[in-house]
Amino acid sequence: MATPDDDQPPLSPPLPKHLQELEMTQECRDLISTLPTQRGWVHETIHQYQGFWFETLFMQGVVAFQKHFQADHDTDILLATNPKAGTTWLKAISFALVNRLRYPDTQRHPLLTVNPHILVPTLEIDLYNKREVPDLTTNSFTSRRLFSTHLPYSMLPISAKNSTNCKIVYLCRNPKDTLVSFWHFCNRLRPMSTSTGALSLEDAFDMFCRGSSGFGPYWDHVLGYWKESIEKPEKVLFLKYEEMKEQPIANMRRLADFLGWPFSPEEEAKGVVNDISKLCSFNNMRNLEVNKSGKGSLGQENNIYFRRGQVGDWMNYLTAEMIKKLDRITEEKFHGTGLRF
Ligand code: PAP
Repeated sequence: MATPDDDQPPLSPPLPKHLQELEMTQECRDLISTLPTQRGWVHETIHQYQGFWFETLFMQGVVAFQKHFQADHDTDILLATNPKAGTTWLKAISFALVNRLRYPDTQRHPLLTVNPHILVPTLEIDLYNKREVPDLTTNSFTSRRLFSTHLPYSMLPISAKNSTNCKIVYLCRNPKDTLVSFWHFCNRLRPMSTSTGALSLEDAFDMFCRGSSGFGPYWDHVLGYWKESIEKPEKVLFLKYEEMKEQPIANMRRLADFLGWPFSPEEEAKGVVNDISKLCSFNNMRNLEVNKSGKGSLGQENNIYFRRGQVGDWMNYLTAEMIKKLDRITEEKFHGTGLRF
């Protein structure tokens, strides 16, 4: 049976905050009691809500985000991803792009000392999970509101969908690497000191294929944003992790153009786009002290977001049978959509 990476030790007791007794309103508990429930990846259970699956600890934040978020019509940027699609990387790049006038020197940049998840909080996890109506104006690092979400397009708050100037950037990653990355990640977060132990790759694979992975089904998540990006290209930009790895500079230019702030000839001449690419590269980010030894807002170690950062690591884990099955599902789900990996 495959086991998680040796170089990624499990968390040891005491349990991090996110796995301790969950504080939840009665309203949320009542809602959860009505939902289909299955075995969770990190916590014991996940729940199906509006067609997608959520770990118990995220339910309250999901509902509050949907209910209360108001897009700031002129400037908001929403980064959307399936978990493990490269969220941390997209956050770093977007933050650096949007704030490049404010922090022109990449040798003295907030990303060198602050983890991207603090600079760009995830709405339903970092903000709405803590307060029903959080203060969204207190991020002193960024000059433009910049948030992220794992919610599928269909579940986004109306104001985020309806406001034409609230830009959405979606980053997608091939399902096999997404699954393998998610499996490693969840095993780092699971309470290893309890009898639940590690999640086997076989079980993770089975749950992923059935669609019951956090914020999944994976394919429905991807297709929701893919369709919107085709219908409203000025509103939703669809990026692929694999293309970003292959051509980071070209994709950064695409992103800057989409956000309405292309690199000027002067910036190009100065090598600004290269500097940002280097700053946000996997090796650079992974070796920063804050990302090696720091902790996130939920008590998780920042180094769990920097494992291999490669395309095709699935080859080291999935069996031929698993590959065949996952490829077949992906082909069926994406058939006729124009989307392929
Ligand atoms: P999240 O959705 O929970 O925030 P996310 O950042 O999407 O997590 O997942 C981390 C993945 O992105 C890891 O992939 P792996 O498990 O296959 O290694 C991580 O290594 C990768 N990653 C993080 N930072 C970068 C980066 N700067 N460049 C490329 N890949 C990165």
